[in-house]
Amino acid sequence: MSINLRTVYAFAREMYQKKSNARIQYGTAGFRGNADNLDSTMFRMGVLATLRSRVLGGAVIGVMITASHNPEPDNGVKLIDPKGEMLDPSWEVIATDLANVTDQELEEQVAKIIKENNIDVSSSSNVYVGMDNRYHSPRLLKAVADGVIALKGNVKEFGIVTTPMMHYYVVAANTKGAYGQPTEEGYYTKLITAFNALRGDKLENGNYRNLLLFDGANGVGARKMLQFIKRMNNTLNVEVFNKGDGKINHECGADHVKVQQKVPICMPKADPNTRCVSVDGDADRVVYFFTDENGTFHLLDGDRIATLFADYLMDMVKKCGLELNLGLVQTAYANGASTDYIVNKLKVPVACVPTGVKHLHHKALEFDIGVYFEANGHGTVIFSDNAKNLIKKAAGEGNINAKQFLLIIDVINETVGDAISDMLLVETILNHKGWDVKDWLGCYEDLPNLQLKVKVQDRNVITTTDAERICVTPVGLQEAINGAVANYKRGRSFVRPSGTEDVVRVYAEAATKEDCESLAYDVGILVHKMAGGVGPDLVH
Ligand code: G16
Repeated sequence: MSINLRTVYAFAREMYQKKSNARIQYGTAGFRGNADNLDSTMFRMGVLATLRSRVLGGAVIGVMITASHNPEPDNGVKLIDPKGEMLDPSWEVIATDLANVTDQELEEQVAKIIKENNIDVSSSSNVYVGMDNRYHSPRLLKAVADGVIALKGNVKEFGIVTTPMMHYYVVAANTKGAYGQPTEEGYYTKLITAFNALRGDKLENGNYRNLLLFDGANGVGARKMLQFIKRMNNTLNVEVFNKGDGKINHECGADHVKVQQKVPICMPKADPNTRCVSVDGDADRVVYFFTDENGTFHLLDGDRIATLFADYLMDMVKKCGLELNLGLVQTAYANGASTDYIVNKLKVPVACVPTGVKHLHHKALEFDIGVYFEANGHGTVIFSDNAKNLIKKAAGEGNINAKQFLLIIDVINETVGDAISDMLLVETILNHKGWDVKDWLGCYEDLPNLQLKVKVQDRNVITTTDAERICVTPVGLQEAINGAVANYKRGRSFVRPSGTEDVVRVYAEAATKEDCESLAYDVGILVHKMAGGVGPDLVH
């Protein structure tokens, strides 16, 4: 196969011209921004994915068009490596350079990548592409596909899918079906078969009621949940809201519920203590919530889900009589009370890494069973080959608990955080324990916490270290934060530049709600003053 790199330039010149010279930066989960400016970036990421596949011997690479939790005008791209992980960090640099060269420099830049990575351009290349349900996603998906075609790669389009479905397809294809069939039906079948077998005919148990209200964030998660319901034989009674009539993530979805700590719009007034669940725009995050008999809102976030999983899985390991180590990975956003509970009550090793699933996933690989969750509800569980082999062996020898453990593994989408898969595991555990939301909430008491956003001229002036817990620049800001924190009992606060929005994030927690709010505002004002704040001081 002969490839003429001139074709890449021709596509760029005719259809995907770079509209702006403003530098685009590879963020927490890929490139993200206003959809009007992303055509050229998407085309170039199609080119990049094709080259990445060639470097890896033709393995399938995934490209997901989504801006996840961001508002409707935004879009973005997430790149998926062959094992379902986010794009390798060494290629983030290559992607950034490719996204930022001028149209005239593009051909030369592609030639440079080919040369430096020793790529055989005549070898086969396979790219899977999917998108969320934003109105600009089809246009941007076509740009990615054209990028693949420009380099004569094979492109397969999956239409509207959740981000975790794309990760699943990539791994299913690369493992030749060992992980599951790389189709939409294959995905549903794997998760539903395991969930139904785990549930058996005991749909209610103890305090657990078979009713769940689902907030779909007007995103693709709502559509796919409806598909699950059709195939589930009523094993889980789910009512879906925010199905797509309103704007994606607008006053609904997992990010809104977590940050604002309130019920999303368009949810019905349910009986007190009814379990409610919220996913984000591309269904890779999940949080639970409920309102009690006094009308008080309660959040069960990623930290709660992580502790529920870790506790249950440790119990499974013990019941199976296996020697497997389990560890939990969090970020600085984890509530201090959850970390205390993990260390002192669960007695599980816990690690803290910077924000971004790529960091958590990587760290979790160090354990036989690695549970990782961001407080915002982004996470999953991964099992080492050693763990899987030991569990399979025990099941083969007739160990009933190990057989159940294999079903648990099957209901988990190990490739990345998957809101629906995580939700099915939460429902399984609550049902097995006979728990309602109050039993779950009673495990530990969260410290009041609050997140704020501060607009600054250039968020990159903020740099951090120690898993984002210490601010290095602007010089003096950390000392000022320390001074503010010292005024509050159990106070903790940190700041970091967002990698998905043009803001600086402020996190604060303290012993009381009033102290926590006051600390967050103190620190927010410090950021505004010392890091070049623009506009109003703070955005909630
Ligand atoms: C992405 C990442 C998450 C991260 C979130 C917010 O989530 O995958 O790991 O927590 O962005 O990142 P930041 O604080 O840097 O803006 P999503 O669901 O938006 O893709």
